[in-house]
Amino acid sequence: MTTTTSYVIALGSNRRGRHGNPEREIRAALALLKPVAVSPILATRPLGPSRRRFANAAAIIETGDDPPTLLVRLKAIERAFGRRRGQSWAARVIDLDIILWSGGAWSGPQLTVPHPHFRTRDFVLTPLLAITPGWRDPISGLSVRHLAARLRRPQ
Ligand code: A4P
Ligand code: MG
Repeated sequence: MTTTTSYVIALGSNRRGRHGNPEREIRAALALLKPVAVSPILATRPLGPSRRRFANAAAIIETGDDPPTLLVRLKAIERAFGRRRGQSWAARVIDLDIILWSGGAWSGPQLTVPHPHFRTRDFVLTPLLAITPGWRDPISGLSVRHLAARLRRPQ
């Protein structure tokens, strides 16, 4: 028997690909992921050295894949969309990150879930807030709603 679990996937793009502009690349990736919930696609300011604006979104998927198996599938989609390796933080056609898993935390050589940086990234938390505000981060115990409020609070 395979157990179906849920994942939150973050999608990002700031470069045109064969599907068109970043928003279209995100729509094309979503069509392959067959999500059960999808956030609006937002235009966001780049964090880091890339100067091009990003399109970002989040989706919930349900699958029998364990986290490493899902990562392999996401990387295959990234490759098929023409993302080149070894360009960390560079402009990219599509970036697919595993943010949260209903199974809790996962830690392996290639993969850390929850995504280590999601708690401090507005471009991840804002889409998450639209689809799953009550999901709790298993590490901090805080909900997405709480993490987003904490990030937006003036220092
Ligand atoms: N990896 C480990 N944990 C995970 C996980 N939970 N999900 C490993 C996915 N991958 C995970 O990722 C590098 C390696 O991390 C993977 O091979 C996997 O084994 P990558 O996607 O190949 O490289 P990357 O995305 O360039 O690096 P990184 O550090 O993940 O960058 P980020 O954090 O994705 O940031 N600004 C805006 N506005 N919007 C954005 O979407 N994105 C980035 C990239 C920078 N600035 C941005 C945005
Ligand atoms: Mg990534």
